[in-house]
Parts: sequence; C-alpha cells; structure tokens
Amino acid sequence: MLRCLRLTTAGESHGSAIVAVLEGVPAGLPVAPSDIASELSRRQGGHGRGGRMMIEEDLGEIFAGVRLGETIGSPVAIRIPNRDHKNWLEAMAVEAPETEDPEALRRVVLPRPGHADLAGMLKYDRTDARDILERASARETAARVAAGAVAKRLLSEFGVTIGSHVTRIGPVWVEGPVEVPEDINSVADASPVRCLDDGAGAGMVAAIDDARRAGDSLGGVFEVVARGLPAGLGSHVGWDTRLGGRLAGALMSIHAMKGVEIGMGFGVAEVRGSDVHDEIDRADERGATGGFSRRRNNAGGLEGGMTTGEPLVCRVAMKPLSSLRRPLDSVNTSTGEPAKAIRERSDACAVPAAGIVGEAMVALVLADAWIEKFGGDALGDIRRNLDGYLERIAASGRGSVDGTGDGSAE
Ligand code: EPS
Repeated sequence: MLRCLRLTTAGESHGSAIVAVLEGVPAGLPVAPSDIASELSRRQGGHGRGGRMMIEEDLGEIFAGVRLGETIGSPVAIRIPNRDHKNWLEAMAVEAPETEDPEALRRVVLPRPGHADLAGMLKYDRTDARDILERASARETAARVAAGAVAKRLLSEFGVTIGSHVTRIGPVWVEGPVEVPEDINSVADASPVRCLDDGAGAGMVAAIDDARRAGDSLGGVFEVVARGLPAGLGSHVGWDTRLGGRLAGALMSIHAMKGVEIGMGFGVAEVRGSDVHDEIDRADERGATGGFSRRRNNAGGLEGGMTTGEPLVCRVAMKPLSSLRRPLDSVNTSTGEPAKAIRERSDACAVPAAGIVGEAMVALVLADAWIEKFGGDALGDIRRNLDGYLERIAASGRGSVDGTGDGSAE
C-alpha cells in the first residue's frame, strides 16, 4: 500500500509503550512535538470511550529523525508510553514469570466472538489469548496517528488538508446530503461524536448511552475528506499503483473496519452511467485540476486510480467493538466446555476516534503518492517538481493538446 514511505509499528496495549517508525520522510520538513501531540489528543476523545482513556495521556515522544525542528531524512521514530502499564507489570513482564497463577498473569482462555483472539491462538500456537489480544488491540492506532501526523505535516506544506466526520452511529445517521465545511475538523471536533449535524449528534450520544447501559457496543460510519490535491496522484497503469486500492487497503487495515466507499460508493450500482459520471468543463482558474472543472464529485476525487483535483472523499464502516460487558457465547479453550467470552474493559463506541485514525491512514497514503509523484529526498526538491508539474498541467485545456494554442501557463 505504501510504496515510498514505510511504516512499522510495535507495542502491546498494556506493554510499556507503542512505537512508530516512519521511513522515507524527506529532509527539511518542519516537525514540532505539538504536531504529533495534537493529533494524538484528538484520537483519545469521543463519546463512548471507556476508562482507559482516563488513564492515558498520549503525547508522542520523537526520538529519531528530527533535529533542531526539521526532519533530516532518517527514519522518524516516535514512542507513546502506555501509562496503564504500571498496572500490568507482572502480566506484561518481558521476563519469564515466577508464578503460574493465571489470574496474576491475566491469562485468557475465553475468546471473544469478533476479536482476533481465537484465530490468533490457533495460528500462533498460543494457549493464552492475551498473547494475541494485546497486539490486536486498537491501542496500536495511536502509532498510526503519530506517523500520520508527520504525513499530514508534509501535505500541509503544499496546502493539502485532511478532515473527517461521523455520519452514522448504530441506528442514528445524518439524513440527506451533509453540508461539509471547508475546515471540517474545527466543526467536527466540537461535537462529542464528531458529527456535523447537531440533531443527529445528540441522537448518536443517546444511542451510545443506551448500548453502554445494556453492556453492548455500537459501530458506525465516518467520512474522510482531503482537499487541495493536484490531479494525477496515483496511476492507472498497474493494479498496485491505483490510488483507490491503496486507500481502501489502508483504511480496511484499521481495526474493526468492514467496508470502504469512495465518492458515491455502492450508490454507483443503482443508477445509470449518466447519473454517476462527473461532466467536464473548462475552468477559469488554472490550478491543480489542470484548468478543468467538474459539475459534481460523484467520483470522490478519483478516476482511473488517480486524483482528479476534486476533493477526495472516502467513507468507512466500522463494526461494533467485540469486547462486551454482556459477553456472547464462546468456548473455554482449556477445557473445551461452553462458556461466556471474557469480559474485558473496553469502549462502548470508538467511531469518533476511528475517524482520526482514518485521517492518518489517508494522510500516509497521500504523502506516499506525493513523494512517488514529485520525488526528492529534500522538501525543496519536491516543491520544485510540484511547481513544474502544476505549470505544465495548467497549460492543458487551452488548446495545447491539439496544437491550436501556445500551451503557456500564462
Ligand atoms: C481496546 C480495548 C480498550 C480500549 C483500547 C482498545 O483498552 P483496555 O482493554 O485497556 O480498556 O481503550 O484502546 C486504547 C487503549 C486506545 O488507545 O485507543 C481493544 O481491545 O481494542
């Protein structure tokens, strides 16, 4: 999914820390610790989060790849300590245990339907599901958001903005077309569920409270919008260069995601081609769309696996979390007897936080496609290449293609 950048994350949910290592970031990018901390803090919020977020205060300590306020071309490494680790010292110790007491070691033999527990135990030959669930935990997304903050920082140098908002939680959704403001996050972040519609937002809060009271959980849908992209990121030439696939793969890799739509999404299956495709006009402005404009954006900013210069719009469906206070039926893997799944502390709903993770994944894929298109080990090289490219495409649509114009950028 990433071709020029490489992201590795490590860390268990209740281990000492979560770590992100991002390779391929060009030199000369200004990065401040606050760029990371502000994104991490956004991820911690949202109505429906559980007790864990009262314990953690994610800041993200950059310990490599940045010097004197700028990236230097080496891997950017970020560490996010787990404050909760102090309550798990024995169960999450690196050393071999001195006790065999399964309670002290917080061993788990009651896999949760919907979680990685059972398949992971079978695959990795583990009799303790904790060996699986600690890494399968969505705590890992803190590392993605930290790395995504660096990717966002790179894109912001070129005027690209990425925001998200929640359109559905369980039985409550925003009806009709959503009016999406230019600065999505300043509005969405003010809502407890990151919803742009106050009425629907209040209904979502009530639905989450109902589910929590019932010992249950809720999923939902969030939308990520990226603005300021030039036409031509990604490519139609290969199955693995198409940006739609790269975005969908990255978004589907987030814990608990079950579906991704781009633009009109599944709606394209219901109507005729003339109701789907976005007609082309000449634009007065010769910007990042190459001097063309569209009458609408059903394509969600992607055609043929490439950006069109229109806003990129991705929607993602998240399933309800599988840690339930009123657990579902399962099997005790040590006795083979029927039993209820483990009751683990968790969130009733994490859709608002998932939107922030979605922004990070979109930022990583777009930054990757940006470096692929404009190259360069240094920020200045990227800027020069971008300027040259924009100058060329601005000349399109002015008769230069059929030879009747002068092709100049004016
Ligand atoms: C998670 C379970 C909960 C969530 C956690 C993801 O953690 P705990 O078991 O410690 O209560 O709070 O999310 C985070 C810690 C986080 O930072 O987002 C799970 O099982 O996926």
